[in-house]
Amino acid sequence: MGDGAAGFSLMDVDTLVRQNLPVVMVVGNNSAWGLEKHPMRLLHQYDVAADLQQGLRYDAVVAALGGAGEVVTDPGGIGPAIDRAMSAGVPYLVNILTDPEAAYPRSTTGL
Ligand SMILES: Cc1ncc(C[n+]2csc(CCOP(=O)(O)OP(=O)(O)O)c2C)c(N)n1
Ligand SMILES: [Mg+2]
Repeated sequence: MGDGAAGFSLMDVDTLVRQNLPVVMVVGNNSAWGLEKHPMRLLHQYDVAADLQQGLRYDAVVAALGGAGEVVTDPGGIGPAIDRAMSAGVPYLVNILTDPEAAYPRSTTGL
């Protein structure tokens, strides 16, 4: 999920913990609502109300709710982090920090 989606949904980890469901969550954390930010820039040459806190510790939120997690900043660290997540036995969030300036491609606008 994205970091924006994490903001919408992470309190549900409380349920995962109480129901003993060791779900693995992988967050692509670009400190933005990227799907809003970059099309705004494309269409209007500016963006507004699309930035989120940089480097926010969504993994620490999951830990506070009774799960666990970690931050990843290097691509080579993603695989080992997911391995740890898969064997953690508790809900686990891998918080991958990415470049806010990197716009992902989209085909729906035809642009
Ligand atoms: C409940 C709800 N509100 C608003 C939207 C509109 N919306 C679609 S994508 C998006 C931003 C998502 O940001 P993030 O999860 O960080 O993903 P990113 O595009 O940055 O990878 C929003 C607000 C939505 N899909 N659902
Ligand atoms: Mg995002």
